Amino acid sequence: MARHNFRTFILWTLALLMLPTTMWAENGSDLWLRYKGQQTTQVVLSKGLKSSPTLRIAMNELNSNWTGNETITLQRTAHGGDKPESFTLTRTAQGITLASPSDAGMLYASYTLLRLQQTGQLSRLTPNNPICESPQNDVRILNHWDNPNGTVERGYAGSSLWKWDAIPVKAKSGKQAKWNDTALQARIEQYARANASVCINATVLNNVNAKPLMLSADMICKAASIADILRPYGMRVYLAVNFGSPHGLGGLDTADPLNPEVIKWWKNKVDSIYQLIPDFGGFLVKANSEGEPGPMDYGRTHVDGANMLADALAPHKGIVMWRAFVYAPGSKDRANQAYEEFMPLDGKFRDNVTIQIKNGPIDFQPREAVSPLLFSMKHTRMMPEFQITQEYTGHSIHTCYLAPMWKEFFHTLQIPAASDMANDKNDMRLIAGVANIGDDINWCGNDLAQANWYAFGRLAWNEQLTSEEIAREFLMQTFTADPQFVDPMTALLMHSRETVVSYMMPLGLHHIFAGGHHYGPEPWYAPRGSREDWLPRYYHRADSLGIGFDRTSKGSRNTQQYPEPLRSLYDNINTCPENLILWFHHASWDYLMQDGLTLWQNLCYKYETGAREAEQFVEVWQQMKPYVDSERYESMLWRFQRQARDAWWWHDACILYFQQFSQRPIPADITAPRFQLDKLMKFHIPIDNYRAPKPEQLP
Ligand code: BDP
Repeated sequence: MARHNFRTFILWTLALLMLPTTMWAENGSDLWLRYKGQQTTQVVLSKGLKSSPTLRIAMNELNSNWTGNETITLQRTAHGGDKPESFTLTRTAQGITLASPSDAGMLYASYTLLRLQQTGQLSRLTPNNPICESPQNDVRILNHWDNPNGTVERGYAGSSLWKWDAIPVKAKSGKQAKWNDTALQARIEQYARANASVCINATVLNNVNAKPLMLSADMICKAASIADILRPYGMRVYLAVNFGSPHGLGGLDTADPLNPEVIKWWKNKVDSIYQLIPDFGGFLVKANSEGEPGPMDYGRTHVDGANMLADALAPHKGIVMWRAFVYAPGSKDRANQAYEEFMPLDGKFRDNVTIQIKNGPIDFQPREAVSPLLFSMKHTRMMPEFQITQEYTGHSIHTCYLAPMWKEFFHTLQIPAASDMANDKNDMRLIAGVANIGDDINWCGNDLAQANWYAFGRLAWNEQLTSEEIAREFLMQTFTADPQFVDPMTALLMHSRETVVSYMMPLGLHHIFAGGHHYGPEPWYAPRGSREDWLPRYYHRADSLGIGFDRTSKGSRNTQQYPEPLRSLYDNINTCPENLILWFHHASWDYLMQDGLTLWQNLCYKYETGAREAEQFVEVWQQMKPYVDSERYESMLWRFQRQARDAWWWHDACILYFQQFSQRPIPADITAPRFQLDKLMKFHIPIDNYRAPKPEQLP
């Protein structure tokens, strides 16, 4: 007995000794939500304001996280002309008032106030300076490319957040389901909280390559259980649907959008969703693209398909987000296709249809020209789609802060005259981002990639914010406010996207990956029998004369899809921005660039600069060691080191491969290749669309 007690004592002591490390080990799971409040606040609802689940969250956040002893009052303002989610922060001698026409707006105001405190900006809020904010986009939506089997297409942060097997089925009665897996429930709630803190108000739960199964009664009841968790945080649930569902799931022998049975099937399906999810947002549809079914399978058009779904959703105020990511094999220029397919349909879509258009006309490359379709339709609602997950920018291994890319996009949209950009469907604005979130403990795989989730929310709310202020906010809240850390790391993040462009695809080069994984360089990739528009050579077009895709008026005429002044600017090689020169032109190897050097020399120097910069990132990060917990320090260190190695891999692969065409000498001050081209050309990363490669799978 005594011995037994002694053993228990030893075990307990050991357990206690281990407790601090297990309890306090940093794992990145807290994201940017690391408040250190003093809990001295008094939070009250203004007279007559009824509490709600959303307001309880707001009060709880302020109560536990605000440092200060003034009274904070939540107040509802009259709707007036304001958008429902807009809010005002006011400070008086008596305290702080957070006012909005909606509960969600008061919640956003609470997170804004906490952010000001966390980032040392409270002095901005004085009695004479209330802070008023109103969303630029009404729908700020994440697109999860999550499959019902738990995999995430182009996801590099583990498996899906939604463990469908463990999610309870909401009863038809509408009563909230009981979660047995409370850890999962808590995780989904944390997801909602993180989104609300950056004003993301919507989410598509599943992959655009949607399985008909997603619309089964069981899955809808489970989606309803998720919606119940997200709702108090101001988030609405949407689903991606497979256009063939009436056939694939419903047992009909067709999915023809004009067939009365099909129309009825969708109407009943939609009604059944709204019974369980009264604030359901609507459908996202990828149709007639990359093998997915669509109305064209039945000789119908995008309009027929989208409007049929829109009519089923309209009585419930739901919407259809219909994607414009379409391209057919054998086309002259993939970049032309969305415009060619959709422009003739302009003005024919229902009011509750939005055409969802990727930022560029190809596919989320490190740098693309803006999709010409976004400038062009005048009577159709359109929304941009960004990719937050880093399919083409180094997965969750490379650090690539994407806000500068998105700002560049917003900036380009402002270049044509306002009259050329007029669109009569501008009363409701939407923006989508393909999520980089998975079940990894730190949500995004790479701790710094959390910045891209954060930045998407901040920019979707307010496109005027600068990338730099967003980076600073993120770093201060997520790591430390010490300027010794924040200044160099802000500079690193700000530079990271351009660095990635330089070592991967400078000067407008694009899509020179192997098919499939989209990670490392394979400009030579050309398995026999492949679709030409899935091969790098279709895009880079390197030959003995030069390199680049001629999209001018003498080539594929893609430049003609742009309004002025972009059309002329892009069409002329001498005015085309050099960072897009090979996007729009097949330029001679000896073409003289602004710096007086040839195109070939510039290409070599871009790869060199990119690789050297990636190497510097490692050094900067090493200097950050004193300011970062060891867990996140180590987990980023190997990533930065791998990024630098990959940058040299890109450098060597591309310079040596393209030199076979240019036949020009490599400038003497370019770092000598450390990889051999013939070996690289025999090397293939095992293809996996669902995971980042493992370091040992890379050269
Ligand atoms: C490409 C991805 C593919 C997606 C497709 C899409 O490689 O996995 O399904 O886009 O957006 O970027 O539909």
